[in-house]
Amino acid sequence: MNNIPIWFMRQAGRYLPEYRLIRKEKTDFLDLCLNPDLASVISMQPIKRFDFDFIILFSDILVVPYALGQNVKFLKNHGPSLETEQIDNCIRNVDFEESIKKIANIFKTIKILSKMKKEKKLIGFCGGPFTVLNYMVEGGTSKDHKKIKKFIKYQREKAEKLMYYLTEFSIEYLKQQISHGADYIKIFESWASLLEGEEYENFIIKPNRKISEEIKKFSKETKIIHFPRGSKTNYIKFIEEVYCDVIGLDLNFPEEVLKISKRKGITVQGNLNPEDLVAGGEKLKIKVIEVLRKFKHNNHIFNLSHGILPQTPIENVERTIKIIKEHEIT
Ligand code: 1CP
Repeated sequence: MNNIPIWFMRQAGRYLPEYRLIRKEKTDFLDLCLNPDLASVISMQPIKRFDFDFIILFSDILVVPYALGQNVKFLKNHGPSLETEQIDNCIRNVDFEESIKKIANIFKTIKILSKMKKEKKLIGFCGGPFTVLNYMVEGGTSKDHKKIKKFIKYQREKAEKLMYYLTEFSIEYLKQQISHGADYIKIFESWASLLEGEEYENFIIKPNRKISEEIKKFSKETKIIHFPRGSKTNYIKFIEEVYCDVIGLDLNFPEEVLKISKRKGITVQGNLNPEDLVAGGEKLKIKVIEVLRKFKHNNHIFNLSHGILPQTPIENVERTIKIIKEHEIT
């Protein structure tokens, strides 16, 4: 038996029939994120079913562009859609107080969850500034990310201005989440993979460092999880230069990260491949144990390397949890 804490990215979502049931009624995803009664019920669904150790707020990283004045829609079977011609609104009309008000219902959800959480830890979150900028400029999910790459090369001044506002607003947004009861905050820098060198420094390291600094100044007790997904060898630079309590790891990080994390007292979080969770079978057990062994010398929170897939069988989640709990760490 062991008691490694466990939660899964996107643990509330389409693989759960009880989520699909609510979603069938509420076709507007953003409305759902801004509905405290339903969002709190959805956040608790995976806890009720699997007794995970962490509750993550049910919301989305794209509430931030919405708050700043860009229309955001979630289209059925298509993903998010943002109106790129409205980007200038987010610089021209910035009034953080008004923007925070537009998403204030999220703080109500956090308040409800903080009353229900008991011994569980509650995670609030936002997108990393560059990841949010990526969606704002691309207008949604992108395969080649051509627009964002061009944007930061050829419209540097505007890109920097937007990054400044996104960073400052994210700090304000996270502070409010903490004030309403979040124990942990996670910054999803899901598109860190797109940048290298000077661009990684200015668009990933600096804004994430600023967020960490301001959050620690605001609340020492709050734990910060960073997830600069796809950073590859830059994972080393990231944990050396950005304050992290927890580092989220994908499938492709350098070994050295484990040594550095241990030295710095950083907890590592990860990294079962969501595809292995879908596939199940004997391979799933092998892979789960492989993850446990890989991190056995570190403080470890068991998680996936990316979000749980909608086609994941519930019984594979149950079995994974059982394997983790029954595994003897030697
Ligand atoms: O149809 C539906 O029901 C909507 C599917 C869905 C869900 C369940 C979306 C649309 N977002 C979410 C919830 C969500 N998103 C959470 C809730 C808490 C949890 O259970 O984990 C969180 C933390 C997110 C974060 C998020 N949204 C990220 C960062 C994490 C990651 O996956 O890298 C990103 C990139 C998004 C954008 C987003 N939201 C939804 C979609 C389809 C997308 C686009 C993803 C892409 O570009 O591929």
